[in-house]
Amino acid sequence: MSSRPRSCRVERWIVLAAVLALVSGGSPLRAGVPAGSISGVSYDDLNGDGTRDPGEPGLAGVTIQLDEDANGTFDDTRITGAAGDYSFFVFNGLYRLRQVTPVGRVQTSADPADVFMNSTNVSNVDFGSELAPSVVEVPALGDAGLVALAALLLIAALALLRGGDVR
Ligand SMILES: [Ca+2]
Ligand SMILES: [Ca+2]
Repeated sequence: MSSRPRSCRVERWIVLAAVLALVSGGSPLRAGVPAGSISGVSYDDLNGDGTRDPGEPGLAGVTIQLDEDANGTFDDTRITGAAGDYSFFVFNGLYRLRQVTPVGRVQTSADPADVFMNSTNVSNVDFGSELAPSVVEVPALGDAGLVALAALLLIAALALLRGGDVR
């Protein structure tokens, strides 16, 4: 008979804990403050070498996707700011980040390694891209053709300078 009050008390604590978990956001694992930030930039890789060099500007308006658990399903996105910057505030765990390469560009940097958040901010998860080679080529006049055209114009110009009479 003396054990019944104690077990009632334990059950009450379990119920209270469950209610607190629900009130604080549904999942006890997701309650509280995020553990840290994952941040980086999307940049214009002008020389296409896959790393950000001085003078290579950030790209604004690029979508960065976050795959929590790195399980192939994206769970959150950010749009890069004026300096090409983005950041996610996340709980401890494994994350994969990918950029949606803007139309007309190709990604030059390797996809970044998965990030394991362990209460320490992670920065420099960067994405480079460059303008895609244009599919529209200038009609092939050829170097020889251009040289010939330039020579004809030069002869005509010289003739005009001499006497205004092209013969
Ligand atoms: Ca570069
Ligand atoms: Ca996921």
